[in-house]
Amino acid sequence: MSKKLIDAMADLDEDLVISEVKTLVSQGVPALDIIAALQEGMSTVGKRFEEKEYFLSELIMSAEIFNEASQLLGGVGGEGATSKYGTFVMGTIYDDIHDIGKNIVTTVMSSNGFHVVDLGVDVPTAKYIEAIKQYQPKVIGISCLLTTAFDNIKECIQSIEKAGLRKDLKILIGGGPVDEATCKYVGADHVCKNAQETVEYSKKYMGV
Ligand code: B12
Repeated sequence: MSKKLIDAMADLDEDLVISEVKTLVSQGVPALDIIAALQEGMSTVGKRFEEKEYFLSELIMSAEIFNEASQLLGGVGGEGATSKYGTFVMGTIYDDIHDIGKNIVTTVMSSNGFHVVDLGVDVPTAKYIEAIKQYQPKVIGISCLLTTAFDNIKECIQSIEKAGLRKDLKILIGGGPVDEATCKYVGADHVCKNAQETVEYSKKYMGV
């Protein structure tokens, strides 16, 4: 993984991030490896924010740099197949507006042949339920970057269950602070740390 890119992202050095991404792309480094380096840099941005070295303006800037860099990557990590497999419904849980990771996962799922329904950010439970009824997906994803929104995921999953829609449905969760303990707490089926894991799990579960 490019340490230069990780550090440039962490230091919010926009010019260096862009030139390093261009160099890595020209060297044939896979888009998902480049994203992993950018993601690691973003973790450092998060740590610096926690330690009050960075403030909200730096978080906003980090998102802009990340989005600019990922535009250089084109269709990430797939062969551009369209809807060979089943439907994957995805959204960021209500009260949370982080969408960079969600967008990477939806792009990678889509370019790996899944039909993706992206519900956006700050998604209320009713919208997940409506989408499950409408599209009857076998797998749905809930993204969450805020520990304060874990209870919202839990409520959402319980409501999906109460509506009788959990049978034959796998619920994946993901996002920076989400781990196995969160998965257990909110009652999800599985946690994925990145987009590739999401593709692999979904393929396996959908019998692809
Ligand atoms: C960029 C950023 C922002 C941007 C977001 C812009 C955007 N359009 O998304 C802005 C500036 C808006 C923002 C706002 C806030 N943020 Co913020 N933010 C970040 C930061 C630095 C990076 C997040 C990111 O994009 N990472 C890169 C992506 C690629 O990684 P990822 O999201 O983890 O996604 C990958 C995997 O997790 C996985 N994945 C993700 N989702 C899913 C879903 C499924 C189903 C699956 C299978 C996989 C999967 O695949 C992705 C690709 O590999 C994080 C720090 C961090 N460590 O994450 C803080 C962080 C998440 N933010 C934080 C905070 C506190 C806030 C604010 C409350 C700040 C404030 N005071 O206002 C607000 C909240 C706004 C809200 N209501 O949502 C805290 C949360 C702390 C906590 N304990 O909950 C963090 C952790 C920073 C910190 N260390 O303090 N933020």
